[in-house]
Amino acid sequence: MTIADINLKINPERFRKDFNVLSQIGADSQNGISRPAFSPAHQEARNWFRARILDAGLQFKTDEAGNQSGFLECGLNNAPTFLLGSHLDSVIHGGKYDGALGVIAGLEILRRVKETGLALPFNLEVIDFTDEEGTLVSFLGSFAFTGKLTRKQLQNPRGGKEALEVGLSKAGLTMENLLKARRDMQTIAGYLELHIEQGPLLEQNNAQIGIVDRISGIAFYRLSYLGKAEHAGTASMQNRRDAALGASAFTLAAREIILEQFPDCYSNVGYVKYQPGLFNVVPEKATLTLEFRSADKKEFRRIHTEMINKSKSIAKKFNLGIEIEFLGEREPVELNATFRKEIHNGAQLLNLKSMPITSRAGHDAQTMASFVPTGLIFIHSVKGISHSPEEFTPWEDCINGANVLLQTVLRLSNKYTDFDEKK
Ligand code: HGY
Ligand code: MN
Ligand code: MN
Repeated sequence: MTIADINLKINPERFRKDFNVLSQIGADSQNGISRPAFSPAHQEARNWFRARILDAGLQFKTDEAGNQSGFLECGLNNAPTFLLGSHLDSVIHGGKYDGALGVIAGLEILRRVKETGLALPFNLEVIDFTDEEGTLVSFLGSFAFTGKLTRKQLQNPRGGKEALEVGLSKAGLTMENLLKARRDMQTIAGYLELHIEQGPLLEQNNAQIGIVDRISGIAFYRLSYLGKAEHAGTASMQNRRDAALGASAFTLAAREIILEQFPDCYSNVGYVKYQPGLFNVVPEKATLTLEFRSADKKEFRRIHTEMINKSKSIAKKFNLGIEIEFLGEREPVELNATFRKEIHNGAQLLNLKSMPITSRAGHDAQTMASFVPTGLIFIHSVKGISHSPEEFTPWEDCINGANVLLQTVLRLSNKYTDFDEKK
């Protein structure tokens, strides 16, 4: 009998209890969750997670980027570590499932393996990666963990340098030490994440398990149009240099670029600020944030070029200056074929219908996939809604997802020497 033949399942009551307690941390009156990185609610969730790890008799680990893990040794000398995880931070007024579910499911699997006394060929670790949502940097924890984080990225983080310094100091961390969180990737056997789909495909196809094949690349920019502040009632309508026109025209143009040239891609202007921001003064500065996403490497590069060219031609059209700040990007990645196969087999064993899905949302799995064999399992998001208090996944799907996660770990443990060479 191989390990995967063992009909091991998670403990659904314990899993649900954890999920319900965590769902209260950072909850607001409209059923939303706000746990931006290092906010008081996020700190509370981190403390709670640490306590659960210790209660379970697992080793607790943390690093210079604030990543927190529970660790279960397999007992073999120099054994590598198989990592499960996701993130406990959330967007402001987001949902309960995004990130949290994967962390809780990972914890439950470590507890289940521990109490069963199952001998795996690798150590198991469940990790909560810091700031996946990018309140401060975006993927700060997984970037630091893999050594992908650079000093340059820390100079102009997307949440601002001051916010980063303040946030880190709340958790007793420093900018100086962030790069020390780097883990030796040779010691990591693989990474597997369970997450809600945040899209409608499973629902539309009446399937329960999404096997992620690719994760879209994401790029972040801050653009500022520069005009001239003047009296709104007297400066000529023809000749005023109104920075708001640049931002407005670009917002529409970004959408057109995607719809007309890159129909499989996405863009978002999620923030605009006018200065001085008064009723009766022509805006002299309009700052906006731009994010765009593509799962195809070449297309991703072409969007960069199109967006930048368009932002400049709009500045010219309205006689404005422009500042373009590139705030970073996450390359599109493909996920490991052996992992995908074993997710499929695990789902089949549990009589669940699975289908391949390309992820349009970013995940820590995206960072990990460039370094170690990586897999990502999706479960149903009702109506595909996420980053919203309306985010919802029936509990049965959460249990199914956690059982597929466990089954995949067991199946991969049999194949360990097969996937260890490949990314
Ligand atoms: O923004 C994203 O794609 C993710 O939810 N972090
Ligand atoms: Mn999210
Ligand atoms: Mn997430």
